[in-house]
Amino acid sequence: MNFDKIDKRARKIMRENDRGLYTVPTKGLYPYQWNWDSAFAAWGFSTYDVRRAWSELETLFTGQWDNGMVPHIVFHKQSIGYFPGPDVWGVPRVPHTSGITQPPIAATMARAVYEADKHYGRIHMELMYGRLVSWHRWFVKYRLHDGMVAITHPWESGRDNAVDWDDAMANVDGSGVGEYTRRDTSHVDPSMRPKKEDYDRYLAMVQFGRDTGWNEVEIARNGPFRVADVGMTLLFLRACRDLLHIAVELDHEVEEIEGWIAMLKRGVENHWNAERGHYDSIDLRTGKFTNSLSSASFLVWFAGIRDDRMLPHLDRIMTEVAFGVPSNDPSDPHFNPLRYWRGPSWGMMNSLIGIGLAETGHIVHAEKLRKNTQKLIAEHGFYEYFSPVDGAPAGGNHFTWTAAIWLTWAS
Ligand code: 9WN
Repeated sequence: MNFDKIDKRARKIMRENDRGLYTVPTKGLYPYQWNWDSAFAAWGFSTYDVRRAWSELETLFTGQWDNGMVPHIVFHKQSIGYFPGPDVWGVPRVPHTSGITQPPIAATMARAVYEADKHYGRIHMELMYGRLVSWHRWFVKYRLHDGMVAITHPWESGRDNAVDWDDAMANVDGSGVGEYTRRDTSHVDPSMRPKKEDYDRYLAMVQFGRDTGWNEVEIARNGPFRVADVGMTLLFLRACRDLLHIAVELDHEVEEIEGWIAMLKRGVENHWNAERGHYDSIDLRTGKFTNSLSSASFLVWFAGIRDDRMLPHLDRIMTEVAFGVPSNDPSDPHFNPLRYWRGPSWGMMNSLIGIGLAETGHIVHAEKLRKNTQKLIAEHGFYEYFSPVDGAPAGGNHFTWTAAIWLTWAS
């Protein structure tokens, strides 16, 4: 394996997706700034250009709403390549944005960028701190249910068509959304993307939110979809812990953040599905567990929870498939190794899971995961995701976050 050569290719991809002050996830398929993709990009840039890393995060926060929410897409520049665009979301502000959020990993990545060069980063961290606090406050105010983070749309989870959402999605009526043209399926193989019936429902949820004027209270009360997402809860807990570190470093008050951490730790306990013996999401409209063992449940160590009850599941899954922690349990009847979040292995998820494993002393698992993700990228390139069974690359190519995790973690 020629690491120098692959490093150079990774930087080239970051450069090609760079729009000056923000990156796109990959040109063509995703032509705008996505929230958690940008946080990964900042982490990637921090290995060779901290200045550019800060501008990535700062540009993302130009999309922050007055209520603190940081949207899942910021539409800096109109493009016809992606649907739904700004007109569909109908958010009356500039820069145009979507109306929903995404996993709040910005505090975690801001901490990493800051620690890469504290001298340079101090003033940027100071500026970013208040914005991060208001985003976290927004989550606590509008999205915490018994300490668990609720999502109002599968896109918020970042794991669009995961089996976790199947039951809750079945209760969403997508029949009245009208005609529309998808763009994603003209860039990549449709069999690797969510289906038309998923998209109808995704749009029905967007239309519901838009018709309320993106009113969180109304969406919480009557929105068609509300699920406590185990991935969101664990990532938010981790982000709050990182925010606490930053607060201490910058001499800010810590009580409020400590309170959030305590609530989220209790929330993680509520995610425990005792019948199936693993962490799980809960459909808040029905109160039922989703009964799905996806990669998100393995973020428990990344959240700083020392709970080894997930280890036997990890051992089994890592022997059933060769590459990574797949987005769905390979023993699940719905497992599909190439359809998006219903089976494929995602490098960025592997990186977060791997870091959590290493931090909690599970070095052998952590290294195995890192090495097999490394192999996927070195042999096939910087794809969006891969088959966990044979490593076949899939989805979009030249992906920013795959390049970023190569530079920071996999290599
Ligand atoms: C919808 C950009 C994004 C990622 C998500 C991934 C996918 C969008 C889509 O692409 O979602 O937000 O159109 O499929 O699921 O995690 O942030 O890479």
